[in-house]
Amino acid sequence: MLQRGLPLPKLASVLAAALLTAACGSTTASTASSPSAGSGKITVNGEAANDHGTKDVSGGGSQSVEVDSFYFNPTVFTAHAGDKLALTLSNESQTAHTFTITEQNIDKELAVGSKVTVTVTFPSSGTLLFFCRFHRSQGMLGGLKVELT
Ligand SMILES: [Cu+2]
Repeated sequence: MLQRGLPLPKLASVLAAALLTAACGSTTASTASSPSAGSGKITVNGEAANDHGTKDVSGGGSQSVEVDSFYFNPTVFTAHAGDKLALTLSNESQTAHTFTITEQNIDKELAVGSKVTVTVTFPSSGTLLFFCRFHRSQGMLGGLKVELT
């Protein structure tokens, strides 16, 4: 008697559509936290980071960094222990971010469209983490990695 109001095939297709919608909804939610550039994830000191490449900057100098939602590009810099590096950070997104290194008392806030230069120092060994205070849990972080001594 159930099928009197709504024929069974019709009911089945409505249910299928509802299930598909639910499935699509959850898929969209999980990809929304990933970067749109189609890059992968790496681990920096045990934390998941949206990976936009590694750049060797041995010898220091200066380097441009794209700050976007929700990643730093490049994401990891490699150099010698104690190398100094000037990073020119450009916020190319529609939201504010920070460039923060707790150990070096660096905490620069980047308003939409702003550009900030900050000098960082590579650690004596291992990897020093930098991150965005607002989006760290979304993988917006990277590292200064000592590969050579
Ligand atoms: Cu951010």
